[in-house]
Amino acid sequence: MISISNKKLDAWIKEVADMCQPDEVYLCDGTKEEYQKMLDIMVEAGLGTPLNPEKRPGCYLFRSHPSDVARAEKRTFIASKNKEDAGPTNNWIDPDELKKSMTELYTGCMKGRTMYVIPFSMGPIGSPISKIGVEITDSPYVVFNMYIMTRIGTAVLGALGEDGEFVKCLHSVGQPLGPGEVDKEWPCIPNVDEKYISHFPEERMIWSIGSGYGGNALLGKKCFALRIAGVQARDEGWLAEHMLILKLTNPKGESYYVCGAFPSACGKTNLAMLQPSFPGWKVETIGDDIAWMKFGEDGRLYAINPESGFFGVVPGTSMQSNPNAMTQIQKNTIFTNVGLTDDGDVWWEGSGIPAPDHLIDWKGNDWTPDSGTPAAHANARFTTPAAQCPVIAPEWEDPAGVPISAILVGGRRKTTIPLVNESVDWNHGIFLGSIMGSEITTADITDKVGQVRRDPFAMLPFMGYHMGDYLQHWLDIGKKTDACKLPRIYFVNWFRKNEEGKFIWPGYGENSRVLKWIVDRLSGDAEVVNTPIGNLPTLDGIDLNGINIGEAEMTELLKIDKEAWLAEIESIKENYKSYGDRLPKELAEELAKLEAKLA
Ligand code: GTP
Ligand code: SPV
Ligand code: MN
Repeated sequence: MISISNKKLDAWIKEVADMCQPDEVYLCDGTKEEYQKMLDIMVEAGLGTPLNPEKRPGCYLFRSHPSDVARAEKRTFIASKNKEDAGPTNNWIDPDELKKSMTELYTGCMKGRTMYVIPFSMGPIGSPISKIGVEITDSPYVVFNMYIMTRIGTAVLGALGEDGEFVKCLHSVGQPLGPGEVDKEWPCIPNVDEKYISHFPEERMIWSIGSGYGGNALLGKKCFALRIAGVQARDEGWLAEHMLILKLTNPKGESYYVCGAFPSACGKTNLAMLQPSFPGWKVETIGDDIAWMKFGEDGRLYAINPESGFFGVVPGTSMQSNPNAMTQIQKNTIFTNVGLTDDGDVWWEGSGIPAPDHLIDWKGNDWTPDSGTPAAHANARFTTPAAQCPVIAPEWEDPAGVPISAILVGGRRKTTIPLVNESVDWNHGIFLGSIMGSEITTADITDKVGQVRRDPFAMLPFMGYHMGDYLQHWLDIGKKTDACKLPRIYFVNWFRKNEEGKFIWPGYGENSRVLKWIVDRLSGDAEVVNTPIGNLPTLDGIDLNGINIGEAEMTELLKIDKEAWLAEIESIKENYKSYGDRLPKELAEELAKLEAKLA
């Protein structure tokens, strides 16, 4: 058994090993050699494929079990001591009860496997904004993904010291092996109802079993950096958010840092590394999924990207939509659930590359363009080092973080929500963040198709506590500094559709036109129209030079449909009711103000 100078960690490892009964315990040192060794283990077991080194050096393909392809939201639990503290948006189980039933599942669950101990830092090691976690897992896939996504290994143990605090992250695929037995396919518990992704917020602990995929298994990401860190942030006066961070520099050479909260699969990775449409403007990337923000000594909010890699949606990524990502994933990248071509490369829908006549699809079957099924799963992902992003900002690992000037919020809305709307003050901005959401689509398997699911700050699946308290926390943050030092909040919507059901706004790189308007606002160079819902651009405010958008489209994109907004208010009231007496009074006031202005 390994021995570690941090007493709590040493005891926890022994406790977990006693419960899970692995054949071996291995402490990860975080070296490149170790990373390669983990990949080799999977390849030798037949569970992964090295790609053609001439086409994609250092790249590998993995296929998950078809039942294990995305986050399992209905199996995600917030086991706070009191049910009310989990709030109306979370699944709750009593923590003692949950520990009891999960202990049964964990008992002997690592038989025949190695138990890997991964010390990791969310954020640059030693930054005052960073935090340490330790993930215990029986999946080498998790180890090499954590190597890319976080900073792992011996240096983290050094930073932890003998009595440092860490978040306990326990993960198992939940598939013990009998003597001599080996994995024949991606190990997991195929029955979704037997998977658990559990959070014990008061104990700062995560217990996950049964899934090997994404946010269910890479516990530094959504489980720690959003759900548990969200609780720490509330208690300690900072923010842990589902946001990209980008740096925008105008032709005058002035740089602004902007965060953006968009729900999953709504464009964070794309926006974070877009190529602006205007000469002289530059976008650089700090992060593509998560932002931790703390006040600096100057009273401004500073953000770090707690991750060190991007776990991005593959389908739809092309030279047209995201050329920088295409370059980034050319080497040293893990692909999960895309198609494998006959020449050892990968292919996916929306790549802009014609489909080959034959490939092996994400389920491992022969595939041709006539197969009628997708070659890549819709939630196929790349795991790729942030440092490889062609437009990564030089300061992306600055332990001090970067000062945030603007925050974008927005979901997928076909109607009602304009292309961009500037909040008039902080509380109004938090109101806009609280009402963001997306129309429910047929993919959601419910009878609520067409209704709006409110997803405040894109945090609905990632809340570690009561949503009402969370919104109150945002409001309180605004009271901690001078109003002029707070970022301005912008409600954006790239997804408005015309009567034929087509997107009116071209999106992707063209979103830089909206970013440009926002920066012009920040530097005092753009006018606004004051409306009941907020400050909108003038009709000619957004530069449309070089794209096929005329005044008619712009009018539609900026239209405020009074009837639609009145219906929106009713739907917001309905949603606000679910917060009960934890609905912040400031938000009730904002809603009343909006209603009065529209009347
Ligand atoms: P997560 O990693 O799940 O948090 O997603 P994300 O927010 O990073 O989303 P991503 O950038 O990967 O985009 C997801 C999907 O949205 C892709 O299929 C894109 O093609 C599509 N998308 C991104 N930006 C735009 C846009 O500006 N307009 C339109 N119409 N689609 C977009
Ligand atoms: C998301 O769903 O928002 C993701 C992917 O970024 S996962 O890490 O699986 O949560
Ligand atoms: Mn995400």
